[in-house]
Amino acid sequence: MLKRLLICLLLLTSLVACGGNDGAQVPAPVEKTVDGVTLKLTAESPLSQNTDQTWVINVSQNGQPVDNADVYLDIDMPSMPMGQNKPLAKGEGNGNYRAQGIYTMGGAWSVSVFAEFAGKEYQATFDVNVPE
Ligand SMILES: [Cu+2]
Repeated sequence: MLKRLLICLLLLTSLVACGGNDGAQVPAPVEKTVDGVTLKLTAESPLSQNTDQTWVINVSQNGQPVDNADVYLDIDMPSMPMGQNKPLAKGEGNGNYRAQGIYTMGGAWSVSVFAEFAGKEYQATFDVNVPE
């Protein structure tokens, strides 16, 4: 029992020491509703700096999927300008749009989802803490 615990501790320590992505978790989905339009952001990649990230954005209006929107993300750090980082999302049907991008360093990021359709733009911003 104790031996097993020690092995677990050793494994944990080595993961941290390597700074590897092995312990990185895929964040839980987040969503916000603005003027009847719900923007849901689902990350598909473990949250990690300088690693390709894939997101699925779901757009719905009063519970109905919206498939004709222009959707993109704006990824930046509130504490410093990190340069333009605005991946476009590609529609996949059922209100889903897929985008790919990267966090270029660890720390506090904000991910804004933009969806434009029927002449209106909807925005939801989420805080993301990327492990260093
Ligand atoms: Cu930065």
